Amino acid sequence: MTTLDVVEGDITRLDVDAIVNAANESLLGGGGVDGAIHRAAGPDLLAECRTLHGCKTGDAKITRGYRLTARHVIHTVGPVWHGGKQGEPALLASCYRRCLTVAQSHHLESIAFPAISTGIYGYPKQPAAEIAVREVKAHAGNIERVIFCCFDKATAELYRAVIARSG
Ligand code: AR6
Repeated sequence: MTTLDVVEGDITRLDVDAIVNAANESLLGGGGVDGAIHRAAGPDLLAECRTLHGCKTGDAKITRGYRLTARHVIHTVGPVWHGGKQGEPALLASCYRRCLTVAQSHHLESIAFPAISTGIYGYPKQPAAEIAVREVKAHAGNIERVIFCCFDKATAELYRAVIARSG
């Protein structure tokens, strides 16, 4: 049985087997949570990312965590929001599923997700949280703990409400 937790704060501080990075297809860094993760992990993370040759939207790739407390980083690429009719919900769902699959194939027990696509990529927070919770509940498998790491209080409250409604 997987425990779902909502934590408010900076994902780079979490002590988990893997934190998820909301990256772009280059995997070579950016702003938002991606920038924060690269700053906290140090330059060896970028060096490993260069060996991965990018990542398609909806897919995920794993690296080590370097200077992070987290042992690994699972880099995923969420969709840019174009109004919702260009496959964005399916691509966002795929991000969560692929991260969970990669985590399980590495026998990881704990993973923390940011709210993928809801910053620079513009995905509305409510439907994004509903997809995140639905996919994690359906596909967490034998992962012991999944954390939704929310950067602000409003997002944390949104996730708590979505989880409560999901039963
Ligand atoms: N810890 C937890 N959550 C955070 C942190 C943090 N340190 N920093 C931001 N967030 P974003 P995206 C939240 O923009 O929308 C990058 O340039 C933030 O409040 O980081 O998927 C990449 O390289 C928001 O709720 O990612 C891509 O080009 C969520 O994390 C692009 O941005 C995601 O916001 C990806 O955009």
